[in-house]
Amino acid sequence: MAEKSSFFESSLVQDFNKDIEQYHLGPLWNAIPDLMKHTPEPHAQAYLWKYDLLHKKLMEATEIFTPDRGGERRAIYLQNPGLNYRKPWGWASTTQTLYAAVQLILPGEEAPSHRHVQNALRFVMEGEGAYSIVQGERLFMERGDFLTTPNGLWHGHGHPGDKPMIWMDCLDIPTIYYLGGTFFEPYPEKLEKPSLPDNYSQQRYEGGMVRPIGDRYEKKAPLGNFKWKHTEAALQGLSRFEPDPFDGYAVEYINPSNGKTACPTIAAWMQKLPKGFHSQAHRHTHASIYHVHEGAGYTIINGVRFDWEKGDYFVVPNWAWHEHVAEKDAYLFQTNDLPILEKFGLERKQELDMNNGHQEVKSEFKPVIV
Ligand code: GTQ
Repeated sequence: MAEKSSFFESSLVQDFNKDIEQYHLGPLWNAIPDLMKHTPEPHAQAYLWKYDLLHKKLMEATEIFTPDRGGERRAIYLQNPGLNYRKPWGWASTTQTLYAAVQLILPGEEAPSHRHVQNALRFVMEGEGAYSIVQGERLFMERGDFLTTPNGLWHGHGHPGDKPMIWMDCLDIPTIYYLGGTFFEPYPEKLEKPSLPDNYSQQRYEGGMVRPIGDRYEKKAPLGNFKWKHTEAALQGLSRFEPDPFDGYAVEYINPSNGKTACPTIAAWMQKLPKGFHSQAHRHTHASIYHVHEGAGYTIINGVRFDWEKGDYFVVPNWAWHEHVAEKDAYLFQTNDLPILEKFGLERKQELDMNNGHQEVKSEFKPVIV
């Protein structure tokens, strides 16, 4: 080893490395150990944002930014501290592949319709009465609803109700940015006009797991809004039996026309962890963003304890050991990049095979408190 490193440090090698730089060339021998780690060592870090901070900053943003003024959405994204805040790489990245944000819309506001190749999903945190209009259908939102807007669909938001509304956005923005494939188009008018009955797709799927016969042919988003009452009922039924040892009682939102994840590149799950549940530790290649829909508990990530409660967000980076403990009955909404990793044949997982499948807690994460 010593011989190897003195070779790399020799002036012969270092001078050459420097010399070729001016020609926009680079030496593989210098780069390969960092470029091709033996196992994943993401730059993204485990991190946690408290709801009070997010709420406060969204309220402050109402004073300085309106969709009318800026022509855009009032969304504040969760920037992973291990990734660059500024362009180019790592910008707007909550994990290395996914962007997550909180968005606030006030009564009377309209966020103009647009479409882009980035796949988007929403999870409703607070309020009611606002809608997303997706391809001419107004989808009225309530707390706990999950909405999906895959690649290329027109979408905008309006709020005829009377209370501020807050939801989570998750998009594959960093992935599309790296791939260089972005296209974006504003709608010719401000907000698309309804061309379908309100909550049309939700009504077509009133029964849950049966689909209108036309939907056996693949569509991007045959169901636009997955209502909380269906998700809750599914978890209620599931929770009469044995939980998954790693994720508790968990369901995935799917596209009823093809059985795949509702949003093509981003998996979205709702997990129910009953009070006292302590999951087994494992790690996997994909990275996850969690939002605490309800309850309180903590997650141990690579030996660090992250305490969470209703409204908080946290990130489990790629290949990080993690296990969850519920101190109150909890619902965790999770998004992850498993579909992206699977497309590249990269997904692997490992169970912790010591100490009864539990990590030792070495320290506690101190979140920013406001
Ligand atoms: O509401 O359509 O956070 O297009 C980022 C991009 C929200 C949206 C985001 C978007 C939207």
